[in-house]
Amino acid sequence: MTVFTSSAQRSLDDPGFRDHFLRLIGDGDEFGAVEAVTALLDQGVPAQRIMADLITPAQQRVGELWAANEWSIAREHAATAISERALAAVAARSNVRPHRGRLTIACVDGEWHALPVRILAETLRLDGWRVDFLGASVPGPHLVTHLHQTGPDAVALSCMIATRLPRAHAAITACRAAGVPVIAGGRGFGPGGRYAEKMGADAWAGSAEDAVARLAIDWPPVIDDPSTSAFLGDDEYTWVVRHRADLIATALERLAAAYPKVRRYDQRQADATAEDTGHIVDFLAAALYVGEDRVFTDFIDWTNSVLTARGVPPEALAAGLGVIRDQLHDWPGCLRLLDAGSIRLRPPADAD
Ligand code: B12
Repeated sequence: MTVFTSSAQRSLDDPGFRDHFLRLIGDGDEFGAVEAVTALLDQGVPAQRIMADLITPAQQRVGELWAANEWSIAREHAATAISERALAAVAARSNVRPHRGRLTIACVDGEWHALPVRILAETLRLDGWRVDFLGASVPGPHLVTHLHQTGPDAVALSCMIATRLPRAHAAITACRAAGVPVIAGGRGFGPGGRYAEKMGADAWAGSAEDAVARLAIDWPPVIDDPSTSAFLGDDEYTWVVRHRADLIATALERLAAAYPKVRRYDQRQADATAEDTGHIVDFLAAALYVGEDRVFTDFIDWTNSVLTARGVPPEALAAGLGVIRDQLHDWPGCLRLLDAGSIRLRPPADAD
């Protein structure tokens, strides 16, 4: 394996440089990480490449290591903070004068993944846009006020977790009603952005570079009547959202009977179970809202892999789905989704 003693002597094309950077952020070596990106800039590596080909894959790997239970939450948080610092060092060196239009970039309400949109913001700045970067979790009404104050050419809205899609839809509808087109992005909009159009977005892009290309061609789009994309929720969605707290509390009360091992859980395991039960209800609501079963079944697949990595068997998650299902007999859409989720948890031979 290549050992990098000094970042200054290496380039992004060297095999193993990404591992080197990952080690730096994973070891909490803030100075080493900043030195690594600064050295690349000194060698003439474009800032866009450093963000897209070094910081982005490193962060994606951080997510995989956390999901596989190899890195703790604390180590992920520390690594992300250092990536943010490295990104800031890259941004501090860019000095492109705005010569295109003006953009507002924000995460939807309740969305805390600010780093991906920060990369987006810096990449678009380098392409000559004037960017107002609003960061994490921007409530819809405040976003709209900002639009009225600044009059941007577009809003770039990020949603990394599908549970935020109903809020994304409300924000997109409000922006378009204010006459500002919306480009959407982030994995919450589904594989290939498949839920973005349904949420009313004018465009979707999978990465910062894609957004640069999309905004350079045929922009702005013609905004059709925003009233055609009103609230998508139905009675079932509204009921689940209104009864969220009761659903979770009752599910947790009944879980011990359905899965007796929880009786021996310590406080940390009990807290994690309560949090996961909340996620199940939230993804159920999001799937109902978007009208796509996959929002829920993808989440079940993902949760199952995360729990398995922590020694929690599929039966525990199946029991969790069951105690929620028992409370939803009157709601056929919920039953369909929960059954589709349960099927994903059966061993391959049993599944349809
Ligand atoms: C760091 C991190 C966090 C940090 C974020 C801090 C910060 N300052 O950003 C914190 C701790 C807050 C966090 C919280 C959570 N996280 Co998190 N997080 C991550 C992690 C490890 C890295 C995120 C990142 O920086 N990625 C790097 C970026 C650059 O990658 P990218 O997605 O390719 O970004 C590009 C595109 O998405 C696109 N893009 C993004 N937004 C937009 C917007 C527009 C308009 C456009 C055009 C493009 C665009 O452009 C970006 C740049 O090219 C990811 C792993 C991952 N794969 O991303 C998990 C991850 C996203 N998190 C995850 C989860 C589950 C959570 C939590 C629910 C955990 C929990 N139990 O609480 C919460 C949810 C919080 C919330 N409501 O928002 C899961 C999501 C799984 C799923 N089912 O979808 C992931 C994938 C981890 C995993 N491997 O499972 N997280």
